[in-house]
Amino acid sequence: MLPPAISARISPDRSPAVAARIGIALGIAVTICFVTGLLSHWIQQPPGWFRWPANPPWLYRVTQGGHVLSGVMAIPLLLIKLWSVYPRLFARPLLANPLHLLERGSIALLVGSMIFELATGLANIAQYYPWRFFFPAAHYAMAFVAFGALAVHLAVKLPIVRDALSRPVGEPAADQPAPTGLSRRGLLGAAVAATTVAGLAVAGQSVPWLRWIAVLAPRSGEGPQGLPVNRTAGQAGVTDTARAADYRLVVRAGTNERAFTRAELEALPQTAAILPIACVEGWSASAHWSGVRLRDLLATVGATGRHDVTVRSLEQSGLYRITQLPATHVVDDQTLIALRLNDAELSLDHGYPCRLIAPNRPGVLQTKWLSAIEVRA
Ligand SMILES: Nc1nc2c(c(=O)[nH]1)N[C@H]1C(S)=C(S)[C@@H](COP(=O)(O)O)O[C@H]1N2
Ligand SMILES: [Mo]
Repeated sequence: MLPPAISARISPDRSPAVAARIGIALGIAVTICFVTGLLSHWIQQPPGWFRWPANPPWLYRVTQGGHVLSGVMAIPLLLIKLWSVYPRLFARPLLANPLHLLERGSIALLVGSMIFELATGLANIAQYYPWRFFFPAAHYAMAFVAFGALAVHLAVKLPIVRDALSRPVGEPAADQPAPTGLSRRGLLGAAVAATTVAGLAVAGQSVPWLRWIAVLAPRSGEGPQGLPVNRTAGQAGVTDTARAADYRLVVRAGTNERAFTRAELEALPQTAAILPIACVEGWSASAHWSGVRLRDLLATVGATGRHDVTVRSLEQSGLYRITQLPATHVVDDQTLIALRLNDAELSLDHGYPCRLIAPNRPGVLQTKWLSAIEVRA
């Protein structure tokens, strides 16, 4: 039973019929978000058993765009869901038996971890880090808490959900008063509208024809050469080394080593590819790249492409100055050491003198301002 002071505040809109329907939409959004998030994490820190293909080239663009989109759309859904159930959180007795305690505990965990995931995710796409923990590790760990708590919650609530779904939205359950005030259909309509607006506000950071409406997308705008920039050469502290006269790209396989000037790289056979930059923050943009095929470059030091490769940047510090390129990508026709972008010389902010661009790979692993490429034995 609810205390009278609270039961008086329960509008019929706060019915299981509404809570269950919003809950299902939220469950779908959260599941998409969880699965795409796992993929993104595994691509960046692959467990031994994990293989991510180089093709199709656009796949990561879709999975990570879907991650951010589903997360943002989950925010209004979660708020409406909480609104539709919160008076019930005060139902007496607060803790009836051990099972009830478990259920209450799982809800506290669920709500807390969901809010944490959605808030840190939203801050991350805005590149706003008002905390001291390492975002990817915390966001990844808490995702398991949230998804686990969701599974428990769903199992506990399954009978209520089934009952609620067996009736049309407008029809009250046996123990419910007839609806008055804001209709339940009206509330569901508002939920759909809020979720659509939230989605449209970020979708444009990966869907070009929605770009004009992407008010929540910080990186949907233009950058040099028609492509946004995440970290500029100035921020990375490479402005001088990237333009130095003695710049060389070192390519190494075992004891074989060669050093190339930019002019020497330009003199090698050039390959072109249309590939996206697909940032983990959700924005993505396609571009025309050309340069030396990595496989061809490795052949100059006698490497066959069967091994993973370490790619190093001129950057002295920063998390993204070294990346590992798996053999699946090393051998791909479209994996380039890019020298040109959109029919012009690669600009300093996009990675001059040369950068890595490979198909189906997170932007964060598309290393700019290369200093060395080493085959791992
Ligand atoms: N050396 C280096 N390379 C880097 C980065 C970096 O910080 N340092 N940022 C990466 C990230 S997060 C993205 S999304 C892409 C963006 O490429 P762009 O700035 O050319 O669009 O570059 C990647 N390459
Ligand atoms: Mo990125």
